Order: sequence, then structure tokens, then C-alpha cells
Amino acid sequence: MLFCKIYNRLFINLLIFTFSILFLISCSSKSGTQKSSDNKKPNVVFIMADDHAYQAISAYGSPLAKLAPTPNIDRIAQNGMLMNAAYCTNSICGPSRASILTGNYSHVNGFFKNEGGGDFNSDLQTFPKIFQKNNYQTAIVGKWHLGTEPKGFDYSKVLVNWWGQGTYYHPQFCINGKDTVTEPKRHSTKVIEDDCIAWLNQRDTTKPFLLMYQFKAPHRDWVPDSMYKDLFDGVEFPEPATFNDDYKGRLAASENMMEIENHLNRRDLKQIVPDSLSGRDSIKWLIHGDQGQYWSPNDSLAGQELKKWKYQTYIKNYLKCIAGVDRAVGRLLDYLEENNLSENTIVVYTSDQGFYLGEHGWFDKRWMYEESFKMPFLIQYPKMIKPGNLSNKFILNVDFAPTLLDFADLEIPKDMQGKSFKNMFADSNYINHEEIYYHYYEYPKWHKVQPHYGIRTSRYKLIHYYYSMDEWELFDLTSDPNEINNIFKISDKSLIDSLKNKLKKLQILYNDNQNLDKMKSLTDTIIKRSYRGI
Ligand code: SGN
Ligand code: CA
Repeated sequence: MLFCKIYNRLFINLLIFTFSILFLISCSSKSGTQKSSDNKKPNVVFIMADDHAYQAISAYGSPLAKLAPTPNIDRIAQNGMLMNAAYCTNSICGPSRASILTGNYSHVNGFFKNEGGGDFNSDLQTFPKIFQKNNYQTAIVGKWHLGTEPKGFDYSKVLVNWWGQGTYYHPQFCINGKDTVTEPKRHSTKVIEDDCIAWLNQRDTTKPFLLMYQFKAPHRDWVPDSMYKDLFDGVEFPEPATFNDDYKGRLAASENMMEIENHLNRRDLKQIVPDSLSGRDSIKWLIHGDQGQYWSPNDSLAGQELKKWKYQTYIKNYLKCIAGVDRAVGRLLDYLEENNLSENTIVVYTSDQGFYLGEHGWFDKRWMYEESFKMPFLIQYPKMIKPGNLSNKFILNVDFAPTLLDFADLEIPKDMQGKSFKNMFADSNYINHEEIYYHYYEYPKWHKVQPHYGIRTSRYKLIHYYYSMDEWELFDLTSDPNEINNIFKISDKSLIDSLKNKLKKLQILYNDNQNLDKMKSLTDTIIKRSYRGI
């Protein structure tokens, strides 16, 4: 009996001991997993469209986007933050991309222009190179448009035809700087989408990754996937408030060649070449309109009605291109969720610059006016960014590189001019820039936009057009958010002096305090771009 009691006690003690040990083991293995996942480097998916205006993203709340919502791109803001004051430093494709990669302004990385701007110096330090050196798997798929072969990527598949712009159908891609392939069937957005998912599927899952997922869409000449042929049938998109801008008091703007009414060509608006024309003649027929030549699709359409028709045709094709991008973004987000990657992956959605969707009567970009200066920027990273956030604080495209390096806990090189905005996610009062500096160089091709530099503060914007004119513009963005009334000539001298002073300080800070002749020579220097299409 006594033996039994002792035996029972021993048995119970043994059980308690065994369970305690098992409990401790399970706790320690749990905290072990926790620790290792805390220490795990984040993955980065950097999604960039080409010429995607923030006005065409429903999360930004514009009237257009209500009729053409972007539910998947919006998901990124719902899961993280919508940055409502992201700006580029030179509103044009290659230069903005070069600034994003290097974290430096155009005058520092040497890539000022697309047209006659030569190739990007591939020896420069870029953030993908730093990720790659630090054990990240790196890939870029889609639009590159910098001439030279992409460096810093384990895998690259970039568009090379149409002078590096790529085409929507039959796009040509160069793979790893070697093989050039032509896609026979799929729309470029679909090819890029499928390729990114394929790359994610074959990656080494023991390593973190950086994927640059870069669409051609919705760049000119706005050819949507045929699956969206009927989207927006019967829809009439509202014209923006400045659709009939007369450019009064803004000499540079009055000389532009990017008006919906006067500079969209037949190809842009999907006119069918007459059977009697072929070869060069058909191309000539299609680009008719570029230089301001008058054309109409039929004899009865003229004047304001013609302008309205051009706008509806343009905007519908543009937004159909975006429908494809939105679908591709949704597939990527689903992939991350299904593969348990969302929590530890930073997803960014942006565009190389903004774009005009009829504001000031325009298409295209380049100006320091809001629609082309401001970029969409949405970011999710559940580990560090609370869902459903909004920021109205300035960030610049040169800040993207240092911020992503900062998130990955990699050292930010001292010679990057951009500043990490990681602190903004923890502290909503954190200010990365009190005011921001801009400089654009390409002239006259395309669209005849005078080279200019300027400063934007939270209230004012001061711009100097210096190339073949000496004109200043000043806008009070509080009373004139559409930038119609140039108040430079009627403003107090003290206001102008204080803004010019701040502008000079930024030029000194960024080492762009050169004389105007030197600036003009950058516009005049023509260097050919290499081209690898077949
Ligand atoms: C092409 C377009 C222009 C556009 C530039 C730059 N013309 O040349 O309208 O401004 O690209 O765009 S097109 O008839 O060839 O489409 S960028 O995005 O590369 O900067
Ligand atoms: Ca672009």
C-alpha cells in the first residue's frame, strides 16, 4: 500500500516534471522563432508604373478615380500609409528613375534628360547594388529606360524596344543583359506580372529579396490590354477645373506643346490608317497632330466638341491601361498573403512622376506644377506601419533609396542626398523636409517645356524659367491650388526675397548653385542613348 502511494507520488512528480520540461522547450522554441523572425531582414517589392498620375488612384480621392477605381492599389494604403506629399526632383522618366536608384539629384548622378541625355552611368552606387551586396536576392522586371544594362540585379528582364520605352504589344525584353526576346501575344503589363510571380516562385526562400516590378503602362500611346476593350463604354469622365486654361501671366506655359486639343496625334487617339497608305506614309499619317497640325476624326466634330472628344478618348485609354496595372498589383498582394510573406515585406507603389489628365488642358509631365511634380506613393509594411495611415509631409524621390536601406537596417551611404523618412511611420509629426527643391532640363523636345528650377514650401511655389526666357512664377497654393494666378509681379518684395533666399539655400545644400550658363549647357549637351532592341 505504502509502496503504491510512493509509486503514485513518484509517477505524478515525473508527469509534472515531464510536462514542465515540455512546456519550457515549447516556450523556448517559440521565443526562438519569434526572435529569428524579428531579426529577419524585410523583403521589398518596389512597384513603379510609368506616368501614373495620383489623380487616377482612388485612394487619393479624385473625381476621376470614382468612376475608374483602383481597389488593389488602394489596398496598399489600407494596409499601410498613403503619402500625400511625395514629389520628384526632375519630372521625367529616366532622370527620376536615376534619382530613385542613386538617392541623388540629376546634377549629381549626371542623368538629366531622356532625349539626348546619353546612358545612365552603371558604375554609380545604387540601392539595389547595396541590397545585393548584403545577401539579398535582387530582380528587376519591366521598364528600365536608362540605356545601360541594369547592374545590382541577380535577374533582370527589361524592355528595350522603342528606344527603351518598350511597346504594349510585341514588347522586346533583354534578359540579364544578354538575350533579347519578343513577346508574341501577351500585353506588356501581363508579361511583367507573370514574370514577377514566376521569379518569386523560383527564388531561394532562405534569403530576403528585393523585387523591382516596373510597368510600361500607362505611358503614351496608351494601348490597353484587349480584355479591357469595353471598360468605360457609356461613361463620361468629368473634365478637370483647369481644362480650358488660357495660360495668362505664365509665358512658359503658353509656349507648351502638350495640349490635348492641339498636340495629341492620330496614333494616340487610335485612328485607323487608310488602306492606301503603307510604310513611312502610314507612320507620317499616324503622328500627324504632334506638331500642332489640325485633324479631326470626322467632318462634323470641331471646336470645343472636338477637344472634349479627344479628352474622353485619351482618358479612357489611359484608365484602361491602369485597370491592367491594378489587376497585376492585386495578384502580387494575393501572392504575398497566400505565401505568408505580407508581414515581413515592404510593398511600395509609385510612379516615376505624375501626369496631366487634362489639367491645364494637358497630357504629359515635366512641369513643377502639382500634377506632374507630385508622385503617388503608397506603402505597406505591417511590422512597422499601422494600417490606414495618411501623411501630408514632404518626401522626395531621392529619399526612397535611403528609406528602403534604413528599413533593411543597411548603412545609408553618406553621399546620398535623400533622407530616410522611416521615422515618419513612428512619429506623425516628424518632418523630413521643410521645403523642397526641383530642377528640370530637357528642351525643346518633347513638348517644349522651358528648363526651370524652383522651391515648394507648404504654402508657396516659386519657379524660375531660365533657358530662353527669364521668367518667374509665384503661386499661393492655399488660395490658388490649381496654380492659375502667377502673383510674382504683385507680391511683396519681402515675400519674394525670403523665398529666393530659401531657394538659394537649397541650391547650396544640394550643390546645384551653378550659374545659368552652366545650367543651360546641360540642356544643350546631346549624348546618344544606346539601344538594344532587335
Ligand atoms: C515619348 C513620348 C513623349 C514623352 C516622352 C518621355 N512620345 O517620347 O510624349 O514625353 O516619351 O516620356 S511618343 O510619341 O513616343 O509616345 S518618359 O516617360 O519616357 O519620360
Ligand atoms: Ca514616365
